[in-house]
Amino acid sequence: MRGIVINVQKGLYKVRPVNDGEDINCTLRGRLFKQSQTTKSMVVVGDYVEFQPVLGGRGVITAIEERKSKLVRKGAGKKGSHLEQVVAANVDQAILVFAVKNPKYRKNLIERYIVSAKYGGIEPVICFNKIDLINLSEVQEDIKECRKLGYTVLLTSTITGEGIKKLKSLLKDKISVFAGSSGVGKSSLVNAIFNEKKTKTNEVSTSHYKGKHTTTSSQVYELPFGGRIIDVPGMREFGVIDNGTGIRDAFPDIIELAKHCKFRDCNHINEPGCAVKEAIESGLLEERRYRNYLKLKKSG
Ligand SMILES: Nc1nc2c(ncn2[C@@H]2O[C@H](COP(=O)(O)OP(=O)(O)O)[C@@H](O)[C@H]2O)c(=O)[nH]1
Ligand SMILES: [Mg+2]
Ligand SMILES: [Zn+2]
Repeated sequence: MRGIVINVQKGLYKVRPVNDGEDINCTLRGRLFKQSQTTKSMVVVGDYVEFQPVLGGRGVITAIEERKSKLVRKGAGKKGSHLEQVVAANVDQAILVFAVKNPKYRKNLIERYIVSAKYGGIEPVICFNKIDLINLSEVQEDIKECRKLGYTVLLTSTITGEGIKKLKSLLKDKISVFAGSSGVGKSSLVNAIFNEKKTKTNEVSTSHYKGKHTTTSSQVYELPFGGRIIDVPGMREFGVIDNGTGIRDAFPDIIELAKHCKFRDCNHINEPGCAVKEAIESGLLEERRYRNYLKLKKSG
């Protein structure tokens, strides 16, 4: 039988059969279990698996399907090194939530989140929330830029209800995650979708929020109109992990410009005939975006 892992807890995998039926708690079959002892993130929420029911109402997972996409975060490795930690698999899209105000709107963060989503093979949807707090003209340019890069942009307010219908239609029949800094309104949006309280909302704290280390695992919510939301606790920020593919996909404009530099190994700093620098000077490329690109490239 085929199912999707909807919860992981201490070696127990809750699997929901794809063709109806009760959820079933599974363990891993011998060979897979052995592998899981040394392989990080071998089975995560969202993974499609083959399983067989066994006595006692349990099941065993006999195979894990290849992932179409993955949501990753930086896990701490030995001696402060960072390891890729997969927190969810087979996610179709990431609803990247940004508040246009309170907490402070940061454009660099949008690009940062896009890199992570792209790296994992997840389609980003840019959601500008709390639009009741500002005049739309303040973010009009940024919205245009996002659309020009091909992203779906949503304008929402959980206070006025604007954009919620469109958000629902985007979520329908897809597997989605919500990502964004603390206080931007992720839980409020999820509540608005369900028209009820599913998760707790928090007041925006004025002090800098240092995320506590949480061990709770990801949770899957079925949408009443079709589709699923994966709630990833502790996912306040994506720690950028990238092997270059995320950056490449998130900055197609810069990659394209760089092809026209005089020197193939141009660093775009002060080389002659640098197309990137020229684009910045002529106003074609925002200098802030270019600087953020360099920063993300370094941290990836
Ligand atoms: N003005 C306004 N406030 C909002 C909106 N959405 C959420 N909030 C408020 O922002 C705060 C943080 O929301 P929450 O959903 O807990 O954010 P989360 O940390 O991203 O899950 C709460 O006080 C919400 O009431 C919105 O669209 N407009
Ligand atoms: Mg929340
Ligand atoms: Zn150059």
